[in-house]
Amino acid sequence: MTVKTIFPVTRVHEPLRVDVDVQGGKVVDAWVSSTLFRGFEAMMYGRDPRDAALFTQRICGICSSAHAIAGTLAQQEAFGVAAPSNGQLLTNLIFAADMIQNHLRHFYLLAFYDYVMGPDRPPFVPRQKGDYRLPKKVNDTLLAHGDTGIDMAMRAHEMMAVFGAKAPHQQTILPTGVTEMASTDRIMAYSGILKEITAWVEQTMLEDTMTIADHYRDYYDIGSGYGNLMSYGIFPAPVTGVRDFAPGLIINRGAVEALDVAQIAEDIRFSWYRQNGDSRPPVQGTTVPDREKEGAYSWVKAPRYHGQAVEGGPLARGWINGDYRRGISVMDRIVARTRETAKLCRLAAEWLEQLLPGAPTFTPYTPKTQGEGVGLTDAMRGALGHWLSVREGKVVHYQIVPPSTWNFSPRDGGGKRGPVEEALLGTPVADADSLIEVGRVVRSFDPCFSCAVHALTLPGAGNGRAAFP
Ligand code: NFE
Ligand code: MG
Repeated sequence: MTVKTIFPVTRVHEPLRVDVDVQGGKVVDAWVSSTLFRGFEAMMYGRDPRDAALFTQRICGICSSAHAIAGTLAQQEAFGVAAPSNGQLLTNLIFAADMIQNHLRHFYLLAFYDYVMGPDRPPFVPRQKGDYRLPKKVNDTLLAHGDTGIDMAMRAHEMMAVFGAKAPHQQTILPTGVTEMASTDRIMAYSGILKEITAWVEQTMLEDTMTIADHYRDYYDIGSGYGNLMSYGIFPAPVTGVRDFAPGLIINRGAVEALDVAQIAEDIRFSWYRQNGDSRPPVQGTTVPDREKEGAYSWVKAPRYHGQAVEGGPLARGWINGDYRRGISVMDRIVARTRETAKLCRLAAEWLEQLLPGAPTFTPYTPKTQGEGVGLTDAMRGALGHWLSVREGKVVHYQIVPPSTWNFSPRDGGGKRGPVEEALLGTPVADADSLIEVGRVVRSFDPCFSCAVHALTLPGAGNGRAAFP
């Protein structure tokens, strides 16, 4: 066994370690691990459930609105309330802006320099050795676009702040809707930025993506993995609740099946946690850290759907909704993400049209003091769930299972690898001291370990202690 390690993996959100066994120029086994422990589930215990949306979105600065929405959906179920039309549309608009922001930033910053040779200056040098294949002229054009692409991601954050007050961590999404008004001047402000970003995505980003894809065509055959794809769906329509991106499941490249949330359980056999039994559904899950645990190698738990390790993200949504079905690979993930960015721009324009200026954007309610709720939505990277129980007006149970937990899970008790571990198998390696190919596979999933672990509890840190019953 010749195990090579990348730690930390750069151009991802938060600490990621990848170990690969390279034999005969190929990856034959892989282990992915997060070395960061956080503690957001523990933080929620004993609090007023209405803190959930604002607290949990601090898990992450790149997908914050997703946690606000999952936390809000869980509360809405527990309280038996729903959003009025304008409230749902504004929620969708804030979330779409954040997703567009994420996808622009991922393409033009995080994945981009796997394929485009950066300029000869820090932080682009020293650069990872490898097969940068773009002819100089093409490379120069893309480099110039890289700077504008980052500006566009910033503009998308500004677009989110039009109805969300600030970015990251918008301030306005709460159970039953949004506290900002759908005023004509704000609709105009959002619309102006949306037009600018839409033009960039349609005229430049799609072409830049295909330029990279054309020069790296072998990456359509690298990083495939299990072929298991899952989405909870996103963007409920007002009144009907039907989601613009439908929920669904694909196992081993088969047909799209309906999802049954009862099939979801989190396994901790190889994660630094302890509880009675290795596998539990989130409604019974716990978050008790144990850094000394024998055999464990990650702070990420291992969620499974009916025992299967499943992948989420724009490619999964593309397959499930029929928007993108070319294949499952590194390059398919990248192309599907860019295509989805264009779709998000179109949907946002439709929701803006449906807003009724001046109509209510939320409904006053009295929270129930007891109840259960599950908030399921896709986030940028895949399926995100928040499981909430309330007793006597306080949170007594909070479990979060984000997309990077699914994608970057370690092995489970049955020894089954997580989706990214599996996707790494067979990856060709030209230089075992560079591993640029491994970085390309890993980054195609847009990793985020702020989200994946989300679990800091210090001795005596007040509410956090309630998580160690
Ligand atoms: Ni920190 Fe997140 C998304 C969530 S990933 S980015 O998308 O939830 O686990
Ligand atoms: Mg969790």
